[in-house]
Amino acid sequence: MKTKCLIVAATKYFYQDTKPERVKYAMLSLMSHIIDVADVEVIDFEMMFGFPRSYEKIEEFKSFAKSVLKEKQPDIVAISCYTSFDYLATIDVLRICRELYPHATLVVGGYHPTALPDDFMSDENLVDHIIRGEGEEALREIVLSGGRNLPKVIVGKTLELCNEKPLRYDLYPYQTDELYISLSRGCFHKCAFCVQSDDYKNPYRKMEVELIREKIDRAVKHFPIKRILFSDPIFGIDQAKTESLVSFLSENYPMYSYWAETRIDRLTEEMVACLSKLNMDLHFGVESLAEDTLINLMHKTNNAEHYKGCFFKAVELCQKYNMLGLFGFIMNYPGEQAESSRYTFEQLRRVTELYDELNVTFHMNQYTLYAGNKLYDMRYDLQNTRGFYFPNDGWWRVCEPNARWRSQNCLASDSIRTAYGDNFYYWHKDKNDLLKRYTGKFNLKAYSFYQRDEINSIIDQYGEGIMEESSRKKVYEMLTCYRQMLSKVLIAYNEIIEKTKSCKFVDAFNRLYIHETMRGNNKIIEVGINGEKSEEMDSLINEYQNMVREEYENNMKVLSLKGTDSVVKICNEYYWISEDGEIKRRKPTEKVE
Ligand code: B12
Repeated sequence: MKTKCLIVAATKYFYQDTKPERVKYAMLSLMSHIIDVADVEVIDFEMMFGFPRSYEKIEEFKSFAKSVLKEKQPDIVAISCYTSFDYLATIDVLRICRELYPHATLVVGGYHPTALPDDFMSDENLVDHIIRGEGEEALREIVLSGGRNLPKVIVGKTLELCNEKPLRYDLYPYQTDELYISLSRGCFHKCAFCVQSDDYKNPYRKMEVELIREKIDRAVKHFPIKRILFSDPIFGIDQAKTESLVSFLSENYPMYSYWAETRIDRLTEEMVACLSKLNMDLHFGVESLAEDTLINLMHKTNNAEHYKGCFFKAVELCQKYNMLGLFGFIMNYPGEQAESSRYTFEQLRRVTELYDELNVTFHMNQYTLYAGNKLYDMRYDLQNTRGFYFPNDGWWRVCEPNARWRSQNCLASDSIRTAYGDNFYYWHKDKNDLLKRYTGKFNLKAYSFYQRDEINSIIDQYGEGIMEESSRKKVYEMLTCYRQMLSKVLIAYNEIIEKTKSCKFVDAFNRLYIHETMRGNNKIIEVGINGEKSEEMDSLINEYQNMVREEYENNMKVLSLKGTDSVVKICNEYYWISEDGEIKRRKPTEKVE
């Protein structure tokens, strides 16, 4: 009889951010690697129960997990504690498993145990084996040997990608239309904040294009895919292989959208030209543009001037090839000085001034403290030398409602504290200012992409189930055009009224404008639901565009007057707004002067 193995993902307590990932690559890969030697069942509690966000829900989760697991009789339970957010639930699930199956072998793997195996070494003896790093070979060995003569902590052998077993999408219990695919493993860079700088070996390996094609073809057969996300950290650095992959994708799957991540200092014009043949958004982990942060704190490069040049070049190439470029930055980075933070923002503002239209965007993310990297080992040094402050080390062990806040509650340095006070979100003001500058310059493609969630949710709210798929596409296009025009007009309004009116006035005007122009959204959706012809929808949009522009011309005359209350016309309605932000409806007969 085959060994029975459960592969389990616990869940994350008090986790606010995202929906669970439907197909977890680690679970899929582990399952595929032992399926010939074990009876495998995948249990993903995130998918079955979601994220418990109160103490009552956590108790409910534990009972639920127990009731599900009670039905099983496994020989081995392999639990994935993928991130530190999974730690507490993983411990609870391990406890349940120990109680239900006293004779089974319990194994844990993933990023958290890789970083901190000691977190699973308590006197309770909850696990038999802790796998650090990649798990396929190690788990297979445990299955084959029943775990006999293997140490408690096992450093997983890295997998040569020609030996990756075909992924068994057909046996995976969940489906997805947005699939992460990994085409390489490891990395040769050692950025201080990344797991690659940890002490276990993780050499760079890449998969042959032939195998990649097969991997994608097989996935497509089982999943209703719309979007493929390549989870490699340095996608596309081999030009010949990238070209071969891109021609395969554009020939076979031109209707999908794609996402990939790479480094600005590895980007070439040929690569962007090639990738631009796909409907792709390309992400760059830039992190900072300031010398001290890049070199001394992040170990991202040793030539900051060159790196900065690569950044401007990457923006230029995205602009030239109309490639959506997403540039990521880490804010409040341990040890960062106030002048470095300012410098990065200055450079980003320069970008917004260089172009009239933009298809790049900047993503600022608050630093979150995880173990298992060089930076984590540097934390006490940074505390002593730069005043880095982090009170919640070990936040993952505390069952406290605000997990996100606890993991981010730190302050980069004394320099930041002196400049901005004790607020770790000190960079929000600069970010918002920047956001205004670049969203106002988005071209239609970029606008459509960045607003896609919002536009889709508007359509779903009113039209889901009653609108034909063909109308939906047209409605999406119409809404995008209409909303982009409105946002450009609003920015133009703001530029004038910020100079002439009070803050309260600006706020009231913006709220009124957004509220009134909403009616246009509804109207567009209505014609979509009624299945109107494409030309009729176009004429509706033209009508709205003309109205908004005409009103804008007239309103601007009133709004450019300093300090006075104003009567404005928005979407055929007249309003009186006072300097104090009070708004009243005016009778239609009262015309704007
Ligand atoms: C791609 C990626 C994602 C993708 C995941 C797609 C996917 N592949 O499933 C997305 C964008 C969805 C994602 C989301 C998140 N991620 Co992420 N992600 C990565 C990234 C860049 C690469 C991961 C990867 O593909 N590795 C290579 C493949 C081959 O292996 P793997 O998936 O890790 O699985 C192997 C091992 O982990 C191990 N293993 C895993 N489980 C188990 C279980 C057992 C029993 C065994 C034996 C072994 C084992 O074996 C697997 C196969 O070899 C890493 C950083 C990096 N450079 O590695 C961050 C990283 C893993 N992510 C991280 C985080 C924090 C998150 C989020 C919480 C982010 C957030 N929203 O706050 C979410 C949580 C997602 C989740 N599923 O729980 C952190 C984790 C650090 C930590 N200590 O918690 C990392 C390390 C980045 C960082 N900040 O340092 N992520």
